[in-house]
Amino acid sequence: MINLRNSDIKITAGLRSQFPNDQRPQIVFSGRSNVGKSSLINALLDRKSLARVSSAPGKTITVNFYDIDGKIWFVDLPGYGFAKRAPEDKARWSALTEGFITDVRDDRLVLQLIDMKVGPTNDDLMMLDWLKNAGQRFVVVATKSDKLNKTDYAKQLKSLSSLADTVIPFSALSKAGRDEIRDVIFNFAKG
Ligand SMILES: Nc1nc2c(ncn2[C@@H]2O[C@H](COP(=O)(O)OP(=O)(O)O)[C@@H](O)[C@H]2O)c(=O)[nH]1
Ligand SMILES: [Mg+2]
Repeated sequence: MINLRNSDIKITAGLRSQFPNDQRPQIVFSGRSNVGKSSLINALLDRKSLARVSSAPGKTITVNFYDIDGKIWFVDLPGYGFAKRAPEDKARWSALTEGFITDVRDDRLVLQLIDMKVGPTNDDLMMLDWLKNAGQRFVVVATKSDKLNKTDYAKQLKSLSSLADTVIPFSALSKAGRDEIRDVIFNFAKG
């Protein structure tokens, strides 16, 4: 059994050469800037601020590796979707990120985050296409579920369910969905 509370940030990598090259299973968190990635990681780990929650999104382009109980990695990919970004930033994002989506590993599970209120952006749909084409295992986490009323929640969940086999609504405020996501991770890590 993995103890999610026994976790720490280990590596903040701005270069691929800084990635750990061991064979530990990886849970990869992918999504646009501001989608709620850091908030999800903190909620899963029962931590207030291990991952930094930011109001000013997406300045640093790094991949953050969290060491979970010495057994698995949580991999926090840099967010995408900021139009104002310089071309060299986009190149850097691609260099750091694409391998996690397209270099398929059996011991890698991608959590693709989509803002449930905003709905899938073109960038989100592109990420899903990459994952599907590559044959990489993934689930969709629909974030900020607390922002929708009952009717819109049901509508959006139905519409998102056409995008992935597994779609889990999540709220960092109420923690709704947290146990389900933990179960997905535990089951995956068991093999
Ligand atoms: N209402 C609501 N706000 C959220 C939720 N998750 C994140 N946020 C807010 O969205 C913003 C971005 O969150 P953050 O976790 O830093 O997103 P990241 O850029 O993807 O890491 C912050 O202001 C958070 O407080 C959620 O489940 N519900
Ligand atoms: Mg973040």
